[in-house]
Amino acid sequence: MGLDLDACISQLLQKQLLDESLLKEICEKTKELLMRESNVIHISAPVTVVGDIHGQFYDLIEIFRIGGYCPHTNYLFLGDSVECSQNIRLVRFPAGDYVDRGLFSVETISLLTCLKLRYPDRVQLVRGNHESRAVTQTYGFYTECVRKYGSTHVWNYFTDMFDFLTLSVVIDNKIFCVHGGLSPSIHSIDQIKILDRFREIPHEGPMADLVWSDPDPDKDEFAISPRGAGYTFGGQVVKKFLEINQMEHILRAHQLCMEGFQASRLESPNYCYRCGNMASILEVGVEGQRFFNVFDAAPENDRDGPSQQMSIDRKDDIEELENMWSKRSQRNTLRDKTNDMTVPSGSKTVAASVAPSKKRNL
Ligand SMILES: [Mn+2]
Repeated sequence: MGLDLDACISQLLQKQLLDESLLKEICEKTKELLMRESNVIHISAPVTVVGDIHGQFYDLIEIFRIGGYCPHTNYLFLGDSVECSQNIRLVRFPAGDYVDRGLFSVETISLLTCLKLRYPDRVQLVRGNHESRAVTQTYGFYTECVRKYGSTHVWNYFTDMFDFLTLSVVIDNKIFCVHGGLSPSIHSIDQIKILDRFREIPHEGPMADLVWSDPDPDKDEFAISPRGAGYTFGGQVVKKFLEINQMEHILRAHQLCMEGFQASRLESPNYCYRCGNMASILEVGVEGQRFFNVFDAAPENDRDGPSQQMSIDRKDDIEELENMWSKRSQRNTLRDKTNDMTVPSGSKTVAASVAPSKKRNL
């Protein structure tokens, strides 16, 4: 019998783990699919861009509720889907209740992988620095796999699959999207296309830089990164890269913003990520319009332990999501006319400041 991806997605939406044998097949098939993809995938707007999820399964569901369900909305995930990093947990659970919270990397990456396989042209998964064997052995995904499946097999399937994830996406030949940032070894996007990406993320070199680097608004050029991998890069670097490649923006994830969004135009990279207890998605419209959609973290993150399951019925849920989507589409039409890059008003959204930000590394 063939692989029933819809059934897998349905099961995962109820936060039920898939069988190990099923995940093996899914990862194998996903590798075959990803193998055919370029290191630079060209897509067209509209697309909804999502930054680091870090195993926050309920946030992912909330993103689908707000942003629309696949395949009605195109999604671009900018990496670091796995592992609830200590940084995020510190921010999100300041009372120090860290244990067993938000540890749903397996469910999160299982769902994203199934969605990619089911809707390959509508879901793009870019590799982040956490999509690596070395990092996941330190930050929790490895442990979570062993705890949930009793062996390292599932971790092996996923981390082998990570080696096939693309490194970057270009939206409408205008917006360059990457998890970390730029590299002193890469001047033109064509240079990314010829990298051998089918491997563990190396410690140094252009591939490491793309997933590890960070912008530094106080500098002009490249500098050593305090992360110990990748570089920091300044405004001049961004300007030059955009000019050479005839791009208008760089969009990246990788950092947690503590005090609002940094969203400068043209010469500075844009950010799309969490902001304290807020999570955000960025919607890129057909004419290049950009809207940050900011929302509170899903309340289930706070009250639900790993053993509990979501009480959602998939059919009803999808109907609800579809209804929401059609309402949103109407709302977006209005917004498209009035805003370039603003936060829409509405019960699910809050105002975000456009200001310099303190950031946490992810
Ligand atoms: Mn990262």
